[in-house]
Amino acid sequence: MTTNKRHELISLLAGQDDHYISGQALSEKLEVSRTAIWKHMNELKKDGYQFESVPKKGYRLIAKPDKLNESTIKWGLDTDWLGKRIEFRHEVASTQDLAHALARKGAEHGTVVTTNKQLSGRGRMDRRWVSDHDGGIWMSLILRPNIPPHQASHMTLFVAVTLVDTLERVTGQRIQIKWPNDLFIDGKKISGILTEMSAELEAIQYLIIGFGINVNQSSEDFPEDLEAKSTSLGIESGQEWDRQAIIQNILQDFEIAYQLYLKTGFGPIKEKWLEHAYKLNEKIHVKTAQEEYAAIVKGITDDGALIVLNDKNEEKVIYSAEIIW
Ligand code: BT5
Repeated sequence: MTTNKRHELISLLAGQDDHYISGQALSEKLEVSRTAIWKHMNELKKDGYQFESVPKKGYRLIAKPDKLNESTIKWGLDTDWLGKRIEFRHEVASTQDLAHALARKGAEHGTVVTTNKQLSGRGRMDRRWVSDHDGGIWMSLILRPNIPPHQASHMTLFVAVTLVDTLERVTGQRIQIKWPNDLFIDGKKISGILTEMSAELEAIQYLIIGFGINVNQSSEDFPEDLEAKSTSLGIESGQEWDRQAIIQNILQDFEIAYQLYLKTGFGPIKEKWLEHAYKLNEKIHVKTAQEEYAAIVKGITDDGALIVLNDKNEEKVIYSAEIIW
């Protein structure tokens, strides 16, 4: 049986919830012999899967390995289109780069690319994203939305709001969004988002939504220069988290929120964003190529730019600048 068939076997069993599926049904669906099914269940047991077998009823999956891989992410994942295809690598340079390569070859809307470790994870403007540790969630989603390219700027804020919703619900932590793309707990960065697109003048060919979430790293796992500025869900909550469960919650919530965004637009996202905005009505310092000034954060525009009041009480809209928080 090929690895593909083995994934199919896990998907079939995983899709049954608590029901049993007979050896006969498995062999018919997968088009292999019952002996082959049995042999490959034995192989899967070596990977940490556990099956229950009841005479006359069949088989049931009762435990999965706690390692991340394509099948453990799929097992129990309740989505319609997001994550139907999961490209998992134990190690990869960057899920973002792999997602671009797959999208160029036509990978479908909703493809999920993820890994245990990135060797060259990257942030915006080619900044480094530290992710050579298997305690985090490093993921890129390929989307092919039917929206005009200028609306792509909504996506980073949309993803931020969606991740905040899921992570707050699952972990009970209070999370803030630092414009435009950082998630913070208690003033320390826990997650970063990177939205990239390939588009023509009128239409988006594809978007790659990348995000990294520090989950189970301890503070010693961060390089020295980041130790004081970064944190993980584990550090903040004092407990280890099941990355598979968090990933599934993220994908399920993301799918629902995405459909809603297409229907209702940016309004509700903006509202939620403001509820979680880091330093709203507080002082910051803005540096652009032309000027430098003290300012107060007031909100965001309908296209996701930051609104501030400068020291002369004039409203300024910031699309890109260095901000000293
Ligand atoms: C980001 O960039 O925050 C976007 C990060 C996106 C990472 C994901 S992981 C999956 C996908 N594959 C990739 O290769 N990338 C995406 P930016 O706003 O430019 O922030 C980068 C800055 O965050 C760095 O300069 C560091 O100061 C800080 N940083 C780097 N690694 C960090 C980490 N693990 N936790 C917290 N802060 C970090």
